[in-house]
Amino acid sequence: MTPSTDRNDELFERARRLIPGGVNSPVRAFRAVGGTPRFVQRAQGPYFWDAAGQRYIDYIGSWGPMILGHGHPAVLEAVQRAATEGFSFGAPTEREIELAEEIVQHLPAVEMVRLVSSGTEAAMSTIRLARGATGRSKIVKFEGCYHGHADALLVKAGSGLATFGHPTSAGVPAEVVQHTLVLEYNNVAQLEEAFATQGGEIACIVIEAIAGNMNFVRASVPFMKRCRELCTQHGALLVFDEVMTGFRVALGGAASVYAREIPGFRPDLTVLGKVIGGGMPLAAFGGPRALMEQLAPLGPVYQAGTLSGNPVATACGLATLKEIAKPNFFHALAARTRSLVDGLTAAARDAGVPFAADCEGGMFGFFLLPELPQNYGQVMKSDSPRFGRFFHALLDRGVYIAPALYEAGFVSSAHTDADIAATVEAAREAFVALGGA
Ligand code: KE4
Repeated sequence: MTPSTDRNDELFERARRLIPGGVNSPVRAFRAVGGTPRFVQRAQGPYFWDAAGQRYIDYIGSWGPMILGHGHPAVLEAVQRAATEGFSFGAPTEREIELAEEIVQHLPAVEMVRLVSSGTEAAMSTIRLARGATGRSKIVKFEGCYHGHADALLVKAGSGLATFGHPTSAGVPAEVVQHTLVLEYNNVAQLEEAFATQGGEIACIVIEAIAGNMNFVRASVPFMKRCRELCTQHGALLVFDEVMTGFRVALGGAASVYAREIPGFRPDLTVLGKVIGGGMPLAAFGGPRALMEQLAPLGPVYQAGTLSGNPVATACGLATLKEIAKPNFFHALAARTRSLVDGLTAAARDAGVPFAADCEGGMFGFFLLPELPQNYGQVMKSDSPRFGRFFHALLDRGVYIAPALYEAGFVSSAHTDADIAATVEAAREAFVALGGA
């Protein structure tokens, strides 16, 4: 039986009168899957309840931050205590140092960090730092990767893929993106061509090492190896956008996953967000001292923020990182995520539905395709309406996944084996309803 969404419909109607599309971030509007967004009333552990009182098993978790689930007691207590001490000062606090220490402790490539309030701000500031530090203007990004909505990064591939990009948004002048070169993810030949012809002008490569904004596409080890080698060879910086993967796929982020395969591997600069704020507005970027000390007030690269290092947000982030740094946390989380992916794969196979999935740590992705895509073009071969039907079949059964086929999913330490089993059972029914290939 499809649960009533009347209350959600009412709220959506009210919201759309005052807020563009009724939402404060586009992906929440269900435009890719149709239907009425669920207005969250409250959340606890792996669940949230919508305005109609319907409970959902939550695999979005605020798009990654809620790695401990909603309302973890240690985090809640830390935030409540911090709030009584003051919301914001515009002056330094000890907890910013503690959070910086916690981040640096787990990321070998990061000697210093600057805290900001969103992933967009962190990525934008990192690009500015890379350009300031190298004195170069050109940046390389990859089609399908998302690094927030700063103008220079809102770029889709040019006509011939390896040409300078075109804005993906109105309001971004062509001049602003003229230095942004968009290449195909996992395409070594294109990368080598770009550096062979323009290597001396490239300030940085910015990459999602596991592209959660294409749902879940891994950079191949040979491709990542060449990114690192070509940056080193040409004096460009390798920027890892770990807003989604940082402290999510492993305690050391995606960088530690590649360091297992590529001895001594390290990015030059790292962008962080989501988990390090534990659900509060907090993000960061970091790297070697020599680079980071080029930032104001020490160096020539300006960067600032009224609420940067906010005392309540740092309390939330610090309590979160302390919990996930505990022994066995990621081992248990990865096993739970793997059990979900294996269960979904078996259910799809039994229903004769083409399905390919992957996961790392507490992050997973799947495609209604026979095999895992390696780049954006392959991801977009997915049948979007068919994904929409699958999404709603799960939603009607109380399982909440990303309302878009190009978004990843997230498991928290609050998800139990029973939650995973219930999800797989709902998916089994949804795959049958979907029908075979
Ligand atoms: P924010 O500005 O949304 O905090 O972070 C931007 C960002 C930067 N880099 C990566 C790899 C990201 O995934 C993001 C934001 N991710 C999206 C989900 N794909 C956030 C959800 C939304 O836009 O509402």
